[in-house]
Amino acid sequence: MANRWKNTLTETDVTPETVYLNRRQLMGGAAGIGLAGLAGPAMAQEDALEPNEWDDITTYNNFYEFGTGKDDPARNAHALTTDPWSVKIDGMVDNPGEFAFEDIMARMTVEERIYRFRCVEAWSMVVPWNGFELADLLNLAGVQSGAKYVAFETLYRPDEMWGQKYPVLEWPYVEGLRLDEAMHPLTIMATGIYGRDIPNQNGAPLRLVVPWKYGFKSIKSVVRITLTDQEPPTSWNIANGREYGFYSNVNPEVDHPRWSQASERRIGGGLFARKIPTLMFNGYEEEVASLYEGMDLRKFI
Ligand SMILES: Nc1nc2c(c(=O)[nH]1)N[C@H]1C(S)=C(S)[C@@H](COP(=O)(O)O)O[C@H]1N2
Ligand SMILES: [Mo]
Repeated sequence: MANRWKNTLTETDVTPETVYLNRRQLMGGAAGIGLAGLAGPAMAQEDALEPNEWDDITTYNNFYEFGTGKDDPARNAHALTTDPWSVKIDGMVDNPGEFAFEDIMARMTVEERIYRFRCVEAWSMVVPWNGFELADLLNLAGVQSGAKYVAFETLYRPDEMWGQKYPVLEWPYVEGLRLDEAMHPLTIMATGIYGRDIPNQNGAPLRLVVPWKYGFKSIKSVVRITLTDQEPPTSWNIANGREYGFYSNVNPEVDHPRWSQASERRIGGGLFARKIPTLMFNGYEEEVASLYEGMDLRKFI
């Protein structure tokens, strides 16, 4: 599938199978002939945004509704009923309503986007998402001229999401974007990974993905989208406003109060697991920097 966006390769460009084959060949070669001369191919794979393996993406998660351990969501999220599912779209829209997931999918064009994913905790992955542009859904709802922000809400169902019985965060999990961020073509609602339905632990049946922001902005299992003229509250800002702002753009030059954001640990890769430099706007600077022109990025964290 042709892709209009730099840094968003599709599986036709780099198939995971090809990459894994290359890696196996590389490791075989490394055992046989030593590492000399292999730096070239390894670097090329890095440039090509080699996707993480399915197992990494689906077993190392943050989804506090199912526990705070990285392996909790994969063990517990099967309890979540994702069918039936509907999304309420309300606030400053011409066509408010409660829309069944299937009806949304029937109207949306799903494509693959291979994005870097950078958690504020300084780990990262590369994920081959399937999803649709949030702008398409918002345009269907008919955004009214006074709207300036988009608020998102995760399902609240403590019977299935046992973590919601504990005050780790205020529930339900809420997030927000400025309208221009929400309408940006890089912003998607993900419904799949590697061409399969998105697993519960990754935010089934649909979750936001904003690749130039820290991972916590990418709210999972969304049940409500509200257009508003007020900056919406966000869960991590409510929990700790000194450390987590509304914008939360990936920025290697602005450290978290308790750790550096200059580099990140790329999950997976076994022998090749590594610390890599964090990129401005997570590598999407060319596409999104203009959204923040004239803003002091040290102030608007
Ligand atoms: N509802 C909800 N959404 C959430 C979270 C959460 O705890 N609850 N965690 C966030 C954080 S901190 C990260 S890093 C990403 C993790 O997404 P992944 O597990 O698919 O990698 O989801 C984000 N979305
Ligand atoms: Mo995160």
